[in-house]
Amino acid sequence: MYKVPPIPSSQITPQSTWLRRREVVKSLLLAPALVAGCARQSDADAAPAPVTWGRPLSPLEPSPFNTAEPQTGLRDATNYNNYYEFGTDKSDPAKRSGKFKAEPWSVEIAGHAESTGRFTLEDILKPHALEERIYRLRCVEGWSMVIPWAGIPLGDVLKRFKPTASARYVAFTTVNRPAEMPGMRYPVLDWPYREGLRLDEAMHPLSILALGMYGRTLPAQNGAPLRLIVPWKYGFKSIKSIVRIEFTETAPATSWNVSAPQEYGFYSNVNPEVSHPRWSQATERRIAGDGSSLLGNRVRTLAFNGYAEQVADLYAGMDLRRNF
Ligand SMILES: Nc1nc2c(c(=O)[nH]1)N[C@H]1C(S)=C(S)[C@@H](COP(=O)(O)O)O[C@H]1N2
Ligand SMILES: [Mo]
Repeated sequence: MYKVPPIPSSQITPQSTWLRRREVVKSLLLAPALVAGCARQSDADAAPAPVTWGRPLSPLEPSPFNTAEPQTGLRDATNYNNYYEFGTDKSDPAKRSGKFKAEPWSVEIAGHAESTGRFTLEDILKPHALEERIYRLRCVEGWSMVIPWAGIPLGDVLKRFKPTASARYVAFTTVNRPAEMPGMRYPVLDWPYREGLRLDEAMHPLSILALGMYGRTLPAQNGAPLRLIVPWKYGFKSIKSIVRIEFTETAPATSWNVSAPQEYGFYSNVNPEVSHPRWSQATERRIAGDGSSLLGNRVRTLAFNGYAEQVADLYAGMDLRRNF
């Protein structure tokens, strides 16, 4: 077991120098080192990879939603991953994503909105300021991390495409590139990976499109160049490497729900009172903080992953056992 202390993003990001937003976009897009840096680990048990991944992101505006809990070490957060397109072992995404190209990147906007079509990542990001969001991430497998993301409120991005009155849900799709994603040759899921939210969930200020973590652009294994983060839901809702966003009238099909509907519902809000058929959700292994390793410290799981105060209203009147 290894452990590398977290790098406070204050050390990476000079908070005193607030660059113009245009500079932020530029630094995101000039990212040739993005994949190359983190992809060269060919050996699972090699010494810790040097921190050469990504490009520094600044400025990052602090968020009132940030948790002050001990953060997960960068090395754990980038070497213990779920990204089945690269394989199902936790170490596969870091080891097997070397061919993945996160740039250039574009996203197709479709469905019930006034403005649809294909947009470059640069065009999508241009008007937005990047914020730091230090969130808990709770996987349905019973482990959790505390990760400092860099991102943009999803709602601010979605509003620019002017969803119409018929838009009630938002569907997201991950890039479909079997040649760069060796795990896709196995039919573990109905590829490409798909996820969805109700529109009001997507518009909630806690939902973000993340472009970076620990003050730098995302490595491939964490969903470069942009992924969803919905911190009150199980981690599988936070879909990686998004290439398509569609506004829909009815609830979209989602990969995990399609593969095992009894196990994974559409909502998938973190709920310690509703067990998964194969494991309890009452506690979690927190991979973060002093003295922890990948074994983690056992902590109690909180309703909505600790974000009940912010999001419980979204589900007023709903039976959260039926709508799991
Ligand atoms: N496209 C895609 N997105 C995905 C996954 C995946 O396999 N493919 N795994 C999900 C799961 S189960 C979790 S817990 C989180 C893990 O995010 P992390 O590796 O950045 O911690 O990503 C989610 N997003
Ligand atoms: Mo997960």
